[in-house]
Amino acid sequence: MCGIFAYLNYMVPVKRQQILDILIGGLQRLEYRGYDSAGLAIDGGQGECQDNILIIKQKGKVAALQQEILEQKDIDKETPLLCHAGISHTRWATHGEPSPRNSHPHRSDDNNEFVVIHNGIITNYKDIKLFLEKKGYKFESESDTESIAKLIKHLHSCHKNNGVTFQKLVAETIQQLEGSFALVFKSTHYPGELVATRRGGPLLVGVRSKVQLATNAFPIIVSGGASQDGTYPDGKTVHPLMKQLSSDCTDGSDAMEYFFSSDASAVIEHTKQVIYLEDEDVAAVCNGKLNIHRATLDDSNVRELITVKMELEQIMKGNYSTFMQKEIFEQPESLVNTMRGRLNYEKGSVVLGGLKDHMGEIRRCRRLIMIACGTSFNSAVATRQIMEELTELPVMVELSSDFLDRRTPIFRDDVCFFISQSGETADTLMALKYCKEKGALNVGITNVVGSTISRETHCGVHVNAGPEIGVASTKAYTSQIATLIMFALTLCEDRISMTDRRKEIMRGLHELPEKIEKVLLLDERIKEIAEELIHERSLLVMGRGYNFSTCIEGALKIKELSYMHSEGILCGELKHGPLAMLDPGMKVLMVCTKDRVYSKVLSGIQQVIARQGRPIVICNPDDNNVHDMAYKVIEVPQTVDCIQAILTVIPLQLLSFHLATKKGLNVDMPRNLAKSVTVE
Ligand code: UD2
Ligand code: GLU
Ligand code: MG
Repeated sequence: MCGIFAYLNYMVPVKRQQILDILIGGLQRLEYRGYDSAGLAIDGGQGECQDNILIIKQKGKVAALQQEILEQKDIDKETPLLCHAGISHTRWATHGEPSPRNSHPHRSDDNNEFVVIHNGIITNYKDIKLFLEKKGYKFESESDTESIAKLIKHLHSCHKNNGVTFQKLVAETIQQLEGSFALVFKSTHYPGELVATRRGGPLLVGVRSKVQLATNAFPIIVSGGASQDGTYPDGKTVHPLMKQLSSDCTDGSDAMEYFFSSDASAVIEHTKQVIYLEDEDVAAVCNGKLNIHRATLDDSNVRELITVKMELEQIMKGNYSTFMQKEIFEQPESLVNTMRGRLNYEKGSVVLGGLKDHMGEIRRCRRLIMIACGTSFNSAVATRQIMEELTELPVMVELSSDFLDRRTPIFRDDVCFFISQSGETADTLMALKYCKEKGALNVGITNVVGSTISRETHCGVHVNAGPEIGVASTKAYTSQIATLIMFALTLCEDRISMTDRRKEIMRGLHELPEKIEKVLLLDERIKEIAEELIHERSLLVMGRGYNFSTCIEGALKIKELSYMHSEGILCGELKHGPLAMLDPGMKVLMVCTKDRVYSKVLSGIQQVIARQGRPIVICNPDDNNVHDMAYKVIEVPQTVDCIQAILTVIPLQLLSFHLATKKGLNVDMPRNLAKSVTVE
């Protein structure tokens, strides 16, 4: 999900240069979200002629797009345009590598009749593409979004010039789409008009006018209910704003400007008056009037125009103080995106598009090796057991640097997984080169499309967690785990004996987002615990089985953010050394959920208590055994054993965040660390 920004001026003379500046300014406001390319579309032509659409796109930063615009010498930047609609986009690739060709706006044809910008993923775009290719449409990119631009042109041609409205065309188009989206359309057939719609992605409209608007509530027009000018068939209900706008104004009071954006931060400098669109709303600006249409009414029959009082700084991070916090709280959503179009819970199927063609070879391998550094390594630890169980193959997990130091023997029938958020991690990349030489099949698990590891691996899966800005990885970690579990599920799909287990895991994944919401409610409680731990010299995090990954990942988070010593300890190892550290002053956190090793962890808790330790325990709700022994409990919902680590790690992400915040440290950029480690 990246950034959308569009600007429409009606009866307000604005030069193309100013329009370009407004669009670029909007994109710059969205830059903080991270993206890999940018693009925009405005009316081309000379003077006031607006009969074609000009698209400019570039890979990389908005500055690169700006440079590209500067180089376009034949744009008439000076003639003022009274009415104009421009759209712009920053992209975080999910389909097709970052490149000008794959960037947005996407277009319907060489004449740019319809152009569209899109945030999200269209999961059925292949079917749409196939259908349209049969009709003769030629596709020019790998992006899922291009199918939308071609589809709307096709639907337009089906109407054979019968005066169909732009809004209706968009409503028909989205009926055919599956997946998640926020969209803004522009067309040479509808000059000076914009249509925006959403399903699952945020989108708002900013409104600016010289005169006070007659209303703060925009009525929703149920399709078929009202004509384009806002009068209902009974002739009575006229949109108050429209009444005002359609009355003959000679003093320029019909002048209107609209800003569409995925994020209020881009709009706020222009206007504080915004309408937040809801899923399935189709908002159309035609003749300077904004109408909001829906196929069916939802709970409300108006959309309120609200005044945003927040300052820019505040809006940029939403309700969050840092990117890390925002990313922690994004996890219900990022996990949905990881599973979107892959896990079909109703059908009981999992398809990883990136591995489909290699499944035969993967099934025949003699072992699976997961190679990674830091948090990505911990995601391998988290999933090793379920991989072993479902694939019945030997599974090794390796730290990239140590793997290389050892010159680990690798064979042609090995399958090697390279896990990296950025896809640029130097040690992992070198391990990949090494395995390539040895002839293994190399699989990437990456978050950045077009990254080196994504390109250099034979195949792989993009985790689609969205851009991660905070240096300490959070949402990418949980998405890596979900991806690796989905991989294990695909590998055993033909095993009858595993049917029930597969179903159970799929249900667990399906229910995960709502359970994460529950864990996030613990934030206040964890803040209090952080208060208590802030002056400690050290924190030991103990557990075993699936939760061991939570211990090492939690300890890593605490170290990197709060600079406090922390160590993840396998409970099974307590007697072999760590117990010696325990005294009443040593702080201990334990993870004990109801799985196969539950009673063993309980006895670990007992051993800690026997040394006067006072453990804080992350456990499942209403666990009396734990309650009786623990000093404090943090209760997270129970789920399937192999998924539990996703829920138990979140309290530790929050704890490390609060520890660092209370110490006044820079959470997004801890000292001495970089987001992507591209040196050995
Ligand atoms: C992919 C494609 C999409 C389309 C779709 C078909 C991209 C980014 N996605 O979405 O364009 O063809 O499939 O349904 O183009 N890969 C690696 N290493 C990695 C990660 C991925 O080689 O670390 C490869 C993978 O084998 C595949 C491609 O990159 O060929 C895309 O992987 P994906 O996970 O994005 O696949 P999918 O099905 O979600
Ligand atoms: N799925 C689209 C693409 O890959 C949109 C990505 C975005 O939200 O930026 O082009
Ligand atoms: Mg590849």
